[in-house]
Amino acid sequence: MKSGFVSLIGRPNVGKSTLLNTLLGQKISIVTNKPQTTRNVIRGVYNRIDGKADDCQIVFIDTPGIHKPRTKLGESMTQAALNTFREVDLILLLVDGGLPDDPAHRYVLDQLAKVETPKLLAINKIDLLDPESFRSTYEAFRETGLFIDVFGLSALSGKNVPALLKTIVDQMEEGPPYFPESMITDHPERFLVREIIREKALRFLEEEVPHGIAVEIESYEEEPHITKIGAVIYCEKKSHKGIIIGKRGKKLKGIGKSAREEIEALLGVNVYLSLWVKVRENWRDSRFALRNLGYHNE
Ligand SMILES: Nc1nc2c(ncn2[C@@H]2O[C@H](COP(=O)(O)OP(=O)(O)OP(=O)(O)O)[C@@H](O)[C@H]2O)c(=O)[nH]1
Ligand SMILES: [Mg+2]
Repeated sequence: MKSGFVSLIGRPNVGKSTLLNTLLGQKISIVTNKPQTTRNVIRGVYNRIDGKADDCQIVFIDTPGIHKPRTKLGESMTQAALNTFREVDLILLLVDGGLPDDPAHRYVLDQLAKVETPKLLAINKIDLLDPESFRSTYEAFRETGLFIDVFGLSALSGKNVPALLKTIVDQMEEGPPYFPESMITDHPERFLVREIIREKALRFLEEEVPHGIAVEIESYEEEPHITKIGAVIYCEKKSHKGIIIGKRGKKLKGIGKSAREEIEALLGVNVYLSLWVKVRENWRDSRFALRNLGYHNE
């Protein structure tokens, strides 16, 4: 069989996590319309193991969007993405339009040029690109000579994702499976629960509040018919706390309800979810807080 590791990298918001979920046919990485959603490296395991010649196991690594960091959290996120270059057999760069000499791409391309690992390019969100700008983006990236192949696709609809997957599998070498077949991600359920709550908070909030949010699971009790989960949503300012809670607690209730429904679907049990909001000033610049909240990313 074939096996290997593939890193999904790119600027924030280009659709890396969406693509991971589509490739796996299951949601393991949260997705929002806000940049810098993914904060940790998330491994997702794609298995095609049925005793045939084309058996394979590919470990896809979803990474935080590479950006110019303004906080220690941002530094750690960008570094975590770059660090994956060394541990993979193939790097898949995602872009959503633009040209290679665009400063938005330049930094990432410079980093890629420094490593010998084979690279593929996926131009994502083709559903939003007109054919002319797609063609010029496609040609310009192909001409950089950095990529074995260039694909246009839609991670959201799945269009052209099978063709990409086929090329990825073709690039892998013979090797053993690295993870048990039943394992879809290296993160425990609690991590997924925390991420689901964070996703709902991000989706319910606007403007500057989301970036300062972190979620911590404080209690997790599995009883015979119900799992009781207590979590804290941290924000950076007192005024943000009020926004998250909302008038008569309405916003927090909305976040809680939609998180609970998705957690119940994930765990397959009834869930009692209680959420609190606490202020922790400047946690994104505190090494101690980052470590405590699971964002050390070294
Ligand atoms: N129209 C369209 N939207 C897409 C597509 N793929 C992703 N999106 C949207 O783009 C936004 C960002 O998607 P994510 O998957 O969170 O992007 P990301 O690259 O993981 O972002 P970070 O984690 O912040 O780095 C979401 O609103 C997605 O629904 C696509 O093929 N077409
Ligand atoms: Mg992401």
